[in-house]
Amino acid sequence: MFAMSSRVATQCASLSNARASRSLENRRALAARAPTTTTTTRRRRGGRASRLVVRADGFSIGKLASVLAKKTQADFDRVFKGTSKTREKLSYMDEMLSLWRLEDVEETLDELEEVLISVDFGPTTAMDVIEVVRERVEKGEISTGPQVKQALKTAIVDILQRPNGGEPGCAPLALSEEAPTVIMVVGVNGAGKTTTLGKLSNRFALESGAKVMLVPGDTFRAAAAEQLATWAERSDGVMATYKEGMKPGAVCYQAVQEAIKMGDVDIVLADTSGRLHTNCDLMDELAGVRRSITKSLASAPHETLLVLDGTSGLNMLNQARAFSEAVDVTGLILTKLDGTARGGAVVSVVNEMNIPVKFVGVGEKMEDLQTFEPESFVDAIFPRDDNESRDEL
Ligand SMILES: Nc1nc2c(ncn2[C@@H]2O[C@H](COP(=O)(O)OP(=O)(O)O)[C@@H](O)[C@H]2O)c(=O)[nH]1
Ligand SMILES: [Mg+2]
Repeated sequence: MFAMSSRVATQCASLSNARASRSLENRRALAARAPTTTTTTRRRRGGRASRLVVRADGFSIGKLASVLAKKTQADFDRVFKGTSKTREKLSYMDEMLSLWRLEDVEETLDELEEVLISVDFGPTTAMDVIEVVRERVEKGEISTGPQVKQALKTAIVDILQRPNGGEPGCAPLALSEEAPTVIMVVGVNGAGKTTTLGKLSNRFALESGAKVMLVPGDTFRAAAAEQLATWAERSDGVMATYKEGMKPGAVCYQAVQEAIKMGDVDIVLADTSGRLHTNCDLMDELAGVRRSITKSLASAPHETLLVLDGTSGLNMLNQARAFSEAVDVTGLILTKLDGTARGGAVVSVVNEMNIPVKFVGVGEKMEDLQTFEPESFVDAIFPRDDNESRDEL
């Protein structure tokens, strides 16, 4: 997320490349420019990862990387600020660990587990994390307070990286080799779906030159399509054609057909109505919308991203379970990490659902979206060590 670097640039480049490679002239032009070749890992449905070679061309990676590096620091600061509550509570840990004695292992580990629970890790995940640490203490691998703290952080990073095959860095998006890639965005009301759609559109279009279509699949709220149209305009995306009164499944079906017909749309971003995850009828309807997308294009949706409000605590887990059951969620987007986010709940969702976090929202503006990088996230939620020089914001 914060250490954006070449991986994100590569992701963006792969979009750019996917689009460019459809035209022969473009392919020739690319060959003439002798592009650099980089490799990235792409995940397939069913969890298997395949190696993909993508060429960094079509836009200036160097420039993008430096822009992202600058932005990354600002974004990190916002997440740092937004997770201050979590960090404050976790600072008890430092006190406990400063008194760490091997003779009191059991008691201290129990107390550490309580602290994790107090920052929304939930009992299962708190126990899982502490078990990893306990095992390392028992094996004699770690014996001091700072080592225990580092082991805790590592155990949490490992959980967050697990859905990405244990690889460090951000989990890549599954982009279709044949355009368009269809991304469906789901979640409860007010989580930030529509805003995130706008941010994604902006990111794809401005950073990688992709042509993005936005689909107003939220047919419940009268103003929803207008809100999306504003984002489409701001982010240089195109709005899918739709008629008042159409059902959401029909809107999405038609939009994918339209994108295929247009031939130059790289990414279709489908918005959906917010719904309570406990309402079975509405969840069935969402499953129906997903089926309509698949009917329109058999390989779609290539990603189904669940937007979770980062301030909502462990309720996230219930949402993740219900949405996953209904529409097979492939990635999470955490919003409002600039607010008073409850960091531990994220770890709990990833641990119990084995779904990667792909992006985080750090504000209401179009640029306020970043990829999720487990190590940086854990650094942000844990209190800094004395020798680390970061002023509290
Ligand atoms: N602070 C902050 N607010 C956000 C973020 N993402 C969305 N919002 C706000 O959350 C509210 C609901 O967003 P919206 O996209 O309409 O939610 P939807 O109902 O899920 O489509 C709006 O006021 C957004 O500006 C974020 O990352 N940070
Ligand atoms: Mg909305």
